[in-house]
Amino acid sequence: MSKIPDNFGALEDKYSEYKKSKVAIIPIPYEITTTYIKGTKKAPRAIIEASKNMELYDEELDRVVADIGISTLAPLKITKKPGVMVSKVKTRCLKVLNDNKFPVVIGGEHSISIGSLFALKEKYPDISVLSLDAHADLRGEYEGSKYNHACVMARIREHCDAVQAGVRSLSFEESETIKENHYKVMWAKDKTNITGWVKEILDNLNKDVYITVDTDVFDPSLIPAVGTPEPGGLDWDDVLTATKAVFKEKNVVGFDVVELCPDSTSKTADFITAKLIYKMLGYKFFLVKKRRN
Ligand SMILES: [Mn+2]
Repeated sequence: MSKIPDNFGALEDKYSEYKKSKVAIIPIPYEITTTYIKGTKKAPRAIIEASKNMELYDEELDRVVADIGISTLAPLKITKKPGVMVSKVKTRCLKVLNDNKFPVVIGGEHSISIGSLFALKEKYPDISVLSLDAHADLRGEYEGSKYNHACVMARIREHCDAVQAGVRSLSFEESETIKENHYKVMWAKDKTNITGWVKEILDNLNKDVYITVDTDVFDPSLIPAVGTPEPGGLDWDDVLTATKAVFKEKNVVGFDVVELCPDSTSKTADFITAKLIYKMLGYKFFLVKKRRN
């Protein structure tokens, strides 16, 4: 019996060799500053394991998305303080960008997004960020570090414009920060009008976009396995509708999926996260290029 390939999608060499692949999956099992439930460092491995059980055919797009070539890099293991981590993540992402691959970072805690954004900002100076996250993450610093995972959007907004969608948990001070700076926030509670909600996201992003998905943006009934769960979240269709529109209308130049905190018994959240990554790759590479019949 042949061994199942140990990569995202369990792809044979032909579809996962780095040189031939359009996509590089960058696993970063980094976890230093999480504050509540620990375990997001196990997420990259759990997502890759779950991805081996996905169907590679996407019925919505009528394509085998893996045909683009999806290469899974060795995990970037960093045990250092966040400042060091950010520069190491940036270096890894820049290498992937210079090799003309589309970067997909899988965390690990949310602070890694700062490193990948810094890499993309060098290539795309006008980049803007779509953050899908239950939390505002706008604290100036938290527990003595400005790179704490609770500060990621504060750091990102120092470097580019952003839209924060799905938010439903923040401090009074963060709410003041949003008002004072006129930050664009699409609250989870307003998603009942999904068409208008998505249009407002699009209207507030530049052409080049980086998407960061904190898996706690989903309702915990769908993804309970996160470090800081919050009720009232987005469902599967909400997230697909929003991301699909952004891939269609903008130039998405990379994305990350962070903060999953795998459960030791239920693999559902791991699988949903793996499938989300695969759906987003399908949207990136096949939305415009419709299959000809
Ligand atoms: Mn969050």
